[in-house]
Amino acid sequence: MTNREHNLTKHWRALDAAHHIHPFSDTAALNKEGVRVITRADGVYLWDSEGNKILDGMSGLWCVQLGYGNRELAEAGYEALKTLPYYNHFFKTSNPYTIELAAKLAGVLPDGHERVLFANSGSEANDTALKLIRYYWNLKGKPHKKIHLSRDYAYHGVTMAAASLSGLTPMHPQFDLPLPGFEKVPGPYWFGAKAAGHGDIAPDAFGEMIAKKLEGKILELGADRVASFSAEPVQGAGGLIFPPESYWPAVQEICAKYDVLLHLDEVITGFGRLGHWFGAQAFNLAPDIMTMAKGLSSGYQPISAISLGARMGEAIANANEELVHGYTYSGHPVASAVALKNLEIIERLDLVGRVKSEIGPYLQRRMRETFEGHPIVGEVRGFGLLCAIELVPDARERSFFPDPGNVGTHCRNYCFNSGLIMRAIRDTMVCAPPLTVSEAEVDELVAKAKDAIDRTAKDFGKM
Ligand code: PXG
Repeated sequence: MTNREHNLTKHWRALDAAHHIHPFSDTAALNKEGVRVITRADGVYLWDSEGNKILDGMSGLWCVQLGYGNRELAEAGYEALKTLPYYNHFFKTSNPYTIELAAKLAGVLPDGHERVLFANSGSEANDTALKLIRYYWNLKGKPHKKIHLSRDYAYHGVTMAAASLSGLTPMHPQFDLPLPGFEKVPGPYWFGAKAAGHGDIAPDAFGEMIAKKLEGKILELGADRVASFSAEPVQGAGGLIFPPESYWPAVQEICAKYDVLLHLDEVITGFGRLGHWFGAQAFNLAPDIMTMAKGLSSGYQPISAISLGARMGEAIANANEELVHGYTYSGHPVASAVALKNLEIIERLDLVGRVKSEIGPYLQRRMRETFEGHPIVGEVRGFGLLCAIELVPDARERSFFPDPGNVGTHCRNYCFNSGLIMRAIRDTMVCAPPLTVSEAEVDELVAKAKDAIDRTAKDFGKM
């Protein structure tokens, strides 16, 4: 670190503390500690203002599918900025970037998803999805179908509706949420089943039981009042929860049986993360509506989309009245140009296939062989480029440390200090590297994670 770098860091920290409030942060505590200023990035690496190199095992916030420093994405954005930096879609107008992007998406989305709307973030996409679900039932003459179901541990974003839909309870009290009309059902978190009092239940029996709870809730509320069930194919920010195989087929059947619209939130699972374009395809699901963001542009531009399956698409496109909804930046030309190029590159490099049959299995194998028999690892789970390591006090038991989050944060700090970014969700260590990550970079990620987890085990007297 040079003197100049050090002085600049001090300068930026002071300004940040004085003027900038951070998301999901304790402002006073953060200001006392001082932020880490990220100044540049390339491939899977970040550099901070003190010259430290950091392997980003989280693709930013689960979004940088192509890794950092992709020149083609930068040039696509620059070209659009020069040609058409802004225009909207309100006044019977469109632009080539957004038109091509919508058509490209239709080509990779699940069957029947021929129509899309655009927004700027995952939260906005989910907010929009809920409005469209309400509109659909109004169009169908069933205005009493208005309750939105979702799951414990769900993360769907932070707007009034998306936060209400989220099942992470700390997100609610500061804002007097959830709004009325939002109801929760349990999530398919098999690893936590024993600690939650379900005994030694097998994964598939647990998956079916949790699906039955959805049916129970629909019957309790009355199917004629339930509009939709929203779910991430794999729950991300709630702890990287992969459902048992029995879960999704049962849920799909229940939604069909009670005419409850299935809304898949593909904000994390979309764009190749699971070795398929979308989680819907990975789990063989037929959603009525899907929301996506993050990997749509590899995070290079803020853009999200809502896709409509056949019945919602037909009803809304043929309503013969104005759809009273849309944002100034819906289908922004620069964001659309970058997203379009991003999809072209994912396709050209066959990154979806690479995650499915090469780098995904490589990461999963390396993680499992590295942590096999580790004294504080209760489970390594995942597929594609999503992987979670459950830290527990006794590897033979599916039980948790007291004071959830303490051990995870301790381990995450070791990761950070050794130049690796991993997420700690409660005491679960999570990674989601860019789809372009090399085998050597996976090896580095795994070695650093192992070192951090070993040190954590020693500090808590388990090794
Ligand atoms: N749905 C899902 C499944 C998400 O993961 C959103 C919606 C909201 O997207 P926006 O673009 O409004 O943030 C998300 C976002 C974390 C973390 O720490 C995860 C998200 C956002 C911030 C932090 O894991 N996911």
